[in-house]
Amino acid sequence: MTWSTYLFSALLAMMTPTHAAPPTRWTVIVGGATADTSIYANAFFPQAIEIGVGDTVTWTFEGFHNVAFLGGGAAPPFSVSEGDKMYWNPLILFPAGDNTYDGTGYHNSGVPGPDGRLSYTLTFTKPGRYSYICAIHSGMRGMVIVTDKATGTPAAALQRGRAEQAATLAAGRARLASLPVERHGTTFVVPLVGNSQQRYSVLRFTREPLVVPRGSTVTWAMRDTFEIHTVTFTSGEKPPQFAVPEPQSSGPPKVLFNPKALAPTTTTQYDGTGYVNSGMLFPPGNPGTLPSSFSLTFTTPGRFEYWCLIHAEVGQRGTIVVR
Ligand SMILES: [Cu+2]
Repeated sequence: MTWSTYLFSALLAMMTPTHAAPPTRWTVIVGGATADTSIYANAFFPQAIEIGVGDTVTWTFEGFHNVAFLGGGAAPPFSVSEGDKMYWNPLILFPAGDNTYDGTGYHNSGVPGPDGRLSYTLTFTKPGRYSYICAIHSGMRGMVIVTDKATGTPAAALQRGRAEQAATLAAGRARLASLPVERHGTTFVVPLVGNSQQRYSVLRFTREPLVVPRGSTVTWAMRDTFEIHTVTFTSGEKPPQFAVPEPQSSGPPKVLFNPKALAPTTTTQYDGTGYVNSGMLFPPGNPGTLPSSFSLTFTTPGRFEYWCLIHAEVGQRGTIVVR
């Protein structure tokens, strides 16, 4: 090393502020599911992560969610109306905001594409406690705690995240394994379950086909705070798509909520023919009068398949056998 290069590097070292350690990169897992897709984790793993100022967090998606920092604003509504049509709110579907966060401004990852993959990175520039949400699954939230210097390591945080995720999926699996159908006389109750503490949803109706005597009524009852489902009998037809992309001449597509999937039909009986749909069933105790259960009386012997139109792609379908 010559004197001049020595001098130059010494000067460079003096000019570099001592606190400017290279930023640490942290990872948070978004969601997750069992291999058979029956259990869906509605959580961020780890739920809370402590990082240093200037560090980055990368969210790695393992399910259909978004990461939204509200910057002090209100959560965007799930849907927007245009005339009598309802569209998925583009504020949820598509990325918004720059790649740094200081507690202000709406920052959104958008949702994964058809392959389910997405990663989203933000740099945190100011100490604070920043909570964030998935705007698709009500009650799904996480926290980034930014301090002057983080005490843990990214590897340990990720390991904690994996352990939390495994515990969530195990709890969901155990719930599905012992999921009872309740019987009250001629009424059978199929619970649609999740757990907001253990942060899972069960995306199945019953483990086995439900066998009921002719004339029985089956009630599907929402007991899940995260999800929205439908109960839809198509009598052999392909189940209609819940969300229909409408390509635009420029920019991203609009995503229409299919009126055929949204609108409840009026019949209370099913004989194996026609299209019978509950419409959307919402978590119990929701504001207003949104339905959280659906009942049908089965008048004809047979084996009848039904679907949740929202989760048909991950295999949420059931079978009723009427004898
Ligand atoms: Cu569903």
